[in-house]
Amino acid sequence: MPRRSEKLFAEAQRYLPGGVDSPVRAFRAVGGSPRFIARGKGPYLFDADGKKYIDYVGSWGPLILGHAHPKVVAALQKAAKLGTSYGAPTELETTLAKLVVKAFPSIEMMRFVSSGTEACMSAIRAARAFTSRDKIIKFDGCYHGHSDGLLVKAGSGGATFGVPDSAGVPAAYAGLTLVAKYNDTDSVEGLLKANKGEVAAIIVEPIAANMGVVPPKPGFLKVLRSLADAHGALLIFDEVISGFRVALGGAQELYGMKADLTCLGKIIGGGMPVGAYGGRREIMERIAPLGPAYQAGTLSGNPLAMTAGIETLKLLSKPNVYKRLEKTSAKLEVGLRTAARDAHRDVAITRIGSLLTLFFAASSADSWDAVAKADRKQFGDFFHKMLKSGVYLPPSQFEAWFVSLAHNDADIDKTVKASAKALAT
Ligand code: KE4
Repeated sequence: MPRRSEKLFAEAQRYLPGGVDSPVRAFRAVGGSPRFIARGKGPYLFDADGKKYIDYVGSWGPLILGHAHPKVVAALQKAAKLGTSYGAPTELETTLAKLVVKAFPSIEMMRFVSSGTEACMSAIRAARAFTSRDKIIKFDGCYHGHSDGLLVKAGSGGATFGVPDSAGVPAAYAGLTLVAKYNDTDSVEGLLKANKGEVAAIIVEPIAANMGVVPPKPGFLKVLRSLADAHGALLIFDEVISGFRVALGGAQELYGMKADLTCLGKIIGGGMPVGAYGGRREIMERIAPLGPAYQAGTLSGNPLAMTAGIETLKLLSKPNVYKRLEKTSAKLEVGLRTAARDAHRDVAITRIGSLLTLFFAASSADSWDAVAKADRKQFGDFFHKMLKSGVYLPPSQFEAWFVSLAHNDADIDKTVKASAKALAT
């Protein structure tokens, strides 16, 4: 463990719970202490001791262009000189909204917020306001941010620390959240029938990425669409990770579907704090000041975040961007599969576009129950061996690896070589 990070970690723990501002960063799932990062450039992170890493966290998704992209940095520098936040409307918000709406035909009207948590929380409120129903259905292993009603059988940190049901959430709130099994439409139909006329919405990660990457089985999403329609519930796609990640138009473009409401975040802020929710106009017209459902935010749509988002989405709208990302990500997947086979290791690898997870000792990876059996200790051991070789993976078995447009063939070769070494011992 390098010295400076260790010193910084000890000091941080005096002020911040676990020394971090978000639990998964604390390395609790993999052991050891987190590296304190001094800067990022392209696909690389540099820690407080000057060690360089090939980064597959990318700030948990936003940095699809890589760290400190020159065009994004230049645009931010220019914007900052004009002021950082006005608390009043600006043209920038409409500019970014147009880019989002162009990519997501199901979004007729939307609102910017400052995190994916706010986006999902607000989308649920919009759904409840529109349907006048209270219950929601979510899926085990899926994570939609930390608002009270959604911290039930949550993925990401909830799965990592085995606290899918957080303390501090009143049973009255949690009781309104029904939990179905991901990739199991019978479990959804059962809940809808047992709660006839009471379910406002089904919220789902169309590509689950908070239990590690668990792709939707063929037909799963289409059946959710028809079940929601049959029961008068709204279908909410939480595309905070998949939006602008697996395609410009996210999972809805990839699978040719339309959600009633969509939650976005991460990439649309280009590394600055942004979330958004939006969908059918008649639903969004329930949101204040137009309608009776209140939702607000001091820094919502602030000019710096909008600027970073605009620059990022403009760069992602260029031709062949996703083709290039697919090529790099496929090269990584093939390399990992070969390394695991040569090392006779029992792994399951899932990948959709530039989202990938390597599960240890998991026969299949098509549900929470299946991936929950993954061997966390083996992952922790692999994680630290990769870290030692200069490869920075998400510090949890239940997270996605993120490949960026900045990763080149040499980075992938180095990563595969490090994985072969790590898997062999
Ligand atoms: P934020 O509030 O963290 O911006 O977004 C919440 C959220 C909503 N929906 C999905 C599908 C998400 O993946 C997230 C946040 N993702 C986690 C990583 N799996 C953020 C990392 C963290 O918690 O530090």
